[in-house]
Amino acid sequence: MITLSINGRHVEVDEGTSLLDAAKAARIHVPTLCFYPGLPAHAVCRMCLVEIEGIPNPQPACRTLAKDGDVVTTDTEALTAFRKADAEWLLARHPNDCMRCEVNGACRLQRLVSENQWEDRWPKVPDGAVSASQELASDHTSPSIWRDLSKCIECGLCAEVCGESVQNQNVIGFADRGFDRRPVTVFDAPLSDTNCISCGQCTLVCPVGALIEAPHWHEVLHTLDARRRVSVVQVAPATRVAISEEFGLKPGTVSTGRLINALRMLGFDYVFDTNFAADLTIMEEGTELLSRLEAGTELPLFTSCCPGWVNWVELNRPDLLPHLSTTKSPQQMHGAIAKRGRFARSLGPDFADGTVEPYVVSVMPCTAKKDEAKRPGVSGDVDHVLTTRELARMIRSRGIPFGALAEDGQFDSPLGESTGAAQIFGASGGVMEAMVRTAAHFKGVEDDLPLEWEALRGVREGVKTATIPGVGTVAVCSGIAAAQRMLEDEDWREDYVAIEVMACVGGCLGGGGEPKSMDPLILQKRAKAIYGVDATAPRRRSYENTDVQALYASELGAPNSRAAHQLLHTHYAA
Ligand code: HC1
Ligand code: SF4
Repeated sequence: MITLSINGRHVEVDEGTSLLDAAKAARIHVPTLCFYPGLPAHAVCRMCLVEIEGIPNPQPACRTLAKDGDVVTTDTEALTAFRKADAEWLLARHPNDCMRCEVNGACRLQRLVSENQWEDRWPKVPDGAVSASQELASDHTSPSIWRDLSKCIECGLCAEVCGESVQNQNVIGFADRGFDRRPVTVFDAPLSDTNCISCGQCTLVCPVGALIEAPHWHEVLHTLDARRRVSVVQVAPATRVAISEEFGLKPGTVSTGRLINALRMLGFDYVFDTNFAADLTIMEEGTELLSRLEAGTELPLFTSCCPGWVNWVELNRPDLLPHLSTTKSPQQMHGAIAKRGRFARSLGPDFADGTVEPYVVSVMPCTAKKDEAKRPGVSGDVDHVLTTRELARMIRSRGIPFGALAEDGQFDSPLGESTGAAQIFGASGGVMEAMVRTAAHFKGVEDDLPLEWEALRGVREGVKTATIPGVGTVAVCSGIAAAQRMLEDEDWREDYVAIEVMACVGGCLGGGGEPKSMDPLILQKRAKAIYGVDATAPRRRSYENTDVQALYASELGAPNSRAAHQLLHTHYAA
């Protein structure tokens, strides 16, 4: 341990602690813009400069390690004046459109300016000087991610997260120096012409509104307000454990009931559970795995419910496409059933003959789900996809007191029942664990196997494996970079019978559409909540879902039947 003084307070911290963390330990607030927990600190914003006795120039607290005996000051007049000037220069290059900005209320620059009452007092830098390629200052070409370089403060976090530090996609990097420095794509191409997989991790770390999810919530709100259409919403497993953070509830608070109540208050006619379709996915994908094992072809089977991963395969390794499960993701299964199944027909003759369709919205922790909903073959089954953050904006916009709502909301039937196996889809390893539970049943070895597979759990980046008696060895890749590393040699072809890949580290609970939490333990807290829901669920295996059983009995016959294939399977294209 080392001891130092910050603003006259003595602080004890471990060696190797940054001054920023040391200040935090002493509950002293040091402002930051470009710092993000878990990513390398580049100290470009200079907001966290502090003075250290004996060192002539102020030092960035995010990148300077605390030393024993340091005497640090964070709030001298000179530092305050510097931060103010720094912010004023940023504002000179920043549009004044907070009122309609998508990150209004969640923008770190806006918060800093508001807290300090800094002024926007310099003439605006002319537009042409903001980006050398003005036509790309605003890029709305991707169905999932919007860029607006006029709002960029050049913190570098997008390039960091898209690059080697996390996602290893390198779609965004920095060009030019000094005043012209800006984050660009390769050849300054629009995002839709790049290898962007739509994971949205860049939107999660962007401190301002320069990178956001393509917003759908305005249109959803207007459609609900008009009440001309029968509206249906489905909610993803990872959303219900993370949306609580948007409303000041403790991270890891499960808000399923509150969420259902809020969705009804927003005007949705039917509130359904994506988890119902996750159970159905397991029935189809589990059966697909067992058929492939029997036939000995196209093994290992890759899971396909993560659209970021599917995008990556299509863009980078089309040779792997035959390995992807043809089972649609739960989002798309749910949309197909809501639009064309028994539920839709029960809404009236116009719905039964297809003249009228219900309006289907999904709430997802994921930005790539927006482009998944537009894929050939499934497009139109889900009309709009909201991220967890967008739904929170809608709820706030309508003044719904989310935190004070009762936790008693119930999903509608019949597309609302689910098991614990479906809930764990939201965490890395959950799809595989859910599949193992049901595959073991199909193989008749269920009673000899545990229900929980600890080896497949955990939110850290990397590859997890487990050998399942009667099935084979399976692998789970937490994060797209882990999958890329695994695919570098050919061992995976022989080593595993099935591989789950989630493009975001930790799985959907770490998705690019989740709340922008800066708690370094946030993924663990969300995962704990997810596994808690499973542990207390009355049914924990997908085949036990009685609504799913009824669907097979009344409409689909058996898993992987012709009827099931028509409604629940898809294809991929290079
Ligand atoms: Fe996911 Fe899925 S688990 S992909 O991570 O298979 O987004 O939460 O909804 O579709 O169920 C996301 C989460 C989600 C689907 C399911
Ligand atoms: Fe990179 Fe993902 Fe952002 Fe695309 S969405 S630019 S792949 S971080």
